[in-house]
Amino acid sequence: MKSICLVTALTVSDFIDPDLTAGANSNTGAQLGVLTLAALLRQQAYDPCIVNLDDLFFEFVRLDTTRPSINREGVAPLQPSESFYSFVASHLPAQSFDVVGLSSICGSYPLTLRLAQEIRRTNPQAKIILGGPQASVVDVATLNAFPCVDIIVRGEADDTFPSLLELFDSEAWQTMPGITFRRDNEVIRNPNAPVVENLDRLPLPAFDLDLRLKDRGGVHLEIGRGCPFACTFCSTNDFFRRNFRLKSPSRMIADIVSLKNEYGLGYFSLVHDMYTIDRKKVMAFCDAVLESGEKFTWGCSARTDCIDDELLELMARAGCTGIFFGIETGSQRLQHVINKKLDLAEAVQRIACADPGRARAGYDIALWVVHDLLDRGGMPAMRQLMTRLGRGETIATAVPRNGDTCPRADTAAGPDKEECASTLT
Ligand code: B12
Ligand code: SF4
Repeated sequence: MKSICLVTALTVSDFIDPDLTAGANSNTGAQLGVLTLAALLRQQAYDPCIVNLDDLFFEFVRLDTTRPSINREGVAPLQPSESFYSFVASHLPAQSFDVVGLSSICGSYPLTLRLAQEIRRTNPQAKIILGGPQASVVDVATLNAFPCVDIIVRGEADDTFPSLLELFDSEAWQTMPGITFRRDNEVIRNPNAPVVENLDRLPLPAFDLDLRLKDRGGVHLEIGRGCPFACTFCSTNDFFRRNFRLKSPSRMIADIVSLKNEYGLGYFSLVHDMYTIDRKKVMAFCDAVLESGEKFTWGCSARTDCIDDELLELMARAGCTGIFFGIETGSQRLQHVINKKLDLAEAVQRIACADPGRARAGYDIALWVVHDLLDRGGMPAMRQLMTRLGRGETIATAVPRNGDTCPRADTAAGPDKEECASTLT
């Protein structure tokens, strides 16, 4: 039986405020992708080891004396010369593995690649396999530039990755769909693998491998994949093939109840990029929650043009306390350029409907606006509205950089809905 180590992508990083970093520890957790793969591998009797870079990052900031707000009781200070990369490298498991799989996300891809190089140095026999959203879109370029990487599994890997491991002992793995690999000096890109049509067949992610889960209070839980919209900047529409899928309400509730009972969790961040596109299905879930009598709170992501008052109220009754709206830009012109095409006047109204100050529903709203677009062509009123909503807003850069003020939350009061609407560009 092959020994397997899975390394998560870093999703929290050192450009953010120390308090947020500490808070992020309670919000993040090992990635669902990696935990799902771990659960699938266990079904085939593998016993994968997980290296959680977010947890290591939290350990790392606790050692950094330039961050006064972090509790570092009983911890020796960090050597000024130590970087997070060298910290992680020194914390990689000492044992050798047959396969090391690294997940990836754009913001921390350089770190992932440096770690792959380090793993190749210390563990020359291991097959090094990358997966996740970033490696999937830069597969050929990565294999051309980084000889340390053997294979990239593109897109959804729930079926591909375990099958790949099974086939490794023969040449047959080279014909598998969904992989990009190197043969001699040539990079070969096999056709795409199919998506997982029935998500109910996937196991609950191996949450027991997330060592801080009990401290978090809440957790991300995947409820579906695939958004049919075609915003030009978005990687998930392509990654999940624009094929909208949802787990069944009974499966979603069963997962929630099992996590609630086993880990004492009360909040569930339901992961789907565009949950509310199928109104009937959202209503079916809400009805099932209300019928079950289970008490928990949850959040989700939605577009402002796929939500209405009636739905907001039902969702709130079923425990929804937060919605993440990706607005991206306050400029109506740029809404068209990026093919998001939100009507900003309507967006302002919808957001105001769910505003805790005036709403019946009383949501905690998170807005996502791409910083650069906001500054260049944006609408000050949108920013002011975000400010007025007071909690949970995020203004983020498209590509995070060290030293950037991302994310941040403002709390000053802003204008009201009519004022916002009147300044739309
Ligand atoms: C939850 C989430 C977060 C959480 C992460 C919490 C956590 N620890 O997991 C938080 C809020 C912290 C976060 C932060 C960011 N995020 Co985010 N996030 C997501 C979201 C909504 C869900 C991720 C998820 O769990 N998906 C479900 C799992 C099952 O899918 P998956 O992770 O893709 O895994 C599958 C495959 O990728 C593959 N796979 C994954 N890992 C591996 C490893 C191996 C070895 C193999 C073979 C396969 C494989 O198999 C899995 C099963 O099929 C995704 C969008 C989405 N729907 O996926 C965006 C997403 C991952 N985020 C994204 C971005 C851009 C960010 C930020 C950079 C935003 C910013 N500007 O600050 C930051 C990261 C900061 C940093 N340091 O870089 C982008 C990444 C794009 C890219 N090209 O990499 C995504 C895809 C959103 C988007 N629409 O573009 N995010
Ligand atoms: S609506 Fe959201 S998830 Fe869908 S393509 Fe646009 S940005 Fe991506």
